Amino acid sequence: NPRIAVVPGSFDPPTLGHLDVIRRAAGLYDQLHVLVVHNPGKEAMLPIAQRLSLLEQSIAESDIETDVVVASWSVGLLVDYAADVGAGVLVKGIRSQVDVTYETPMAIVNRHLAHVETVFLLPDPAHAMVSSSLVRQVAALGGDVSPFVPAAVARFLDTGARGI
Ligand code: COD
Repeated sequence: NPRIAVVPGSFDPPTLGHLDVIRRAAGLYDQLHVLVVHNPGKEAMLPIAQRLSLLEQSIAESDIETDVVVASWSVGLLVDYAADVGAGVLVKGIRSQVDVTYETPMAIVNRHLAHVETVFLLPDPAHAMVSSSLVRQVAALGGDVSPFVPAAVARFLDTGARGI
């Protein structure tokens, strides 16, 4: 049986931290589903379709060779998507104790709901401080986001988002 994992997130926008987690997960599984999940608790910068397109470009331009499906999910439980695609694992990145505190109850609920395990990966320290919210702030204030995001995202934020 192929080992299939889901890597969920808001990806608003995708960052080098996200790509680092996706690359590490790609080394562990046969197929990944990078899933853009609508998070009602967060006000979005980019529409879902734009996040999908930026993720697809960023992965295509990376050195990742594993089969990666990019999809979105806005209705129902994350574990329902996992069951639909035959994934037994959710992969999350852990930046700090804050992430552990936020993720632990979700991981336990998801295990109860659907026997889906959550695997936590530690990022390269070089990317551990990067977050989408930080990138959104830098972009909104006209700063250079290129040290924090894949090239495709930097191109988009430099031109598309500012209407040049
Ligand atoms: N280094 C390492 N990991 C990182 C970094 C970084 N620099 N930046 C982000 N990550 C990780 C995050 O820890 C997370 O695992 C993932 O990348 C995505 O991050 P974000 O910020 O894009 O996404 P979040 O934190 O808004 O997560 C949204 C989810 C939808 C994934 C989350 O809320 C979730 O799992 N919801 C579950 C919905 C559900 O089914 N609920 C019912 C049962 S609990």
